[in-house]
Amino acid sequence: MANETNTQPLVGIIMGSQSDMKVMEAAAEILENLGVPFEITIVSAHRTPHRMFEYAEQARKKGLKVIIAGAGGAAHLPGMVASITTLPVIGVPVKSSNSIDGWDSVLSILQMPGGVPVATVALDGALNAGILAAQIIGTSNAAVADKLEKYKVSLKDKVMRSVEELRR
Ligand code: RP5
Repeated sequence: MANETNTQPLVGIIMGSQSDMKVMEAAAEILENLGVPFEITIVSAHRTPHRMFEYAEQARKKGLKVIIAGAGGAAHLPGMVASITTLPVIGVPVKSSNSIDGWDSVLSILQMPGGVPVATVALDGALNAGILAAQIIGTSNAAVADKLEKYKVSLKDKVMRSVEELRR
């Protein structure tokens, strides 16, 4: 999936492996719906450490405002990127194997040391990562904030439709 707009990407979506894409595409989809320009690529903390360092070091210089980083297993990507950049990093634990139900991914991303925060969403929670990134962008971008308002109304409408259906 590519960024469909020609404008400067504001959010960088990265993930440790192509196999994470099935989860991470939810972040790309919601950013597209909310009108937030993004870029998306694979960066592995363990298999391409130099690429990870360069990506994190260049991110702010090239105009990104937020990074969403997804990884599974020994999921060091979000934390390592957060250790290099001053941009906010949103971590998405990906359930990449069934062996320990994704706890490996969750704890690897969640348990950061003091001074190096990663905003960790739920296991496979790429949708919320995308929304959170848009909310950060929306603090200084009225068009994105307006779309977020409409999104919230759509959430409420969906619940109210179910309430109506149950009444019938
Ligand atoms: C992690 O290992 C990736 O983020 C992925 O979730 C997991 C498995 O990667 P593959 O072996 O499928 O490439 O680094």
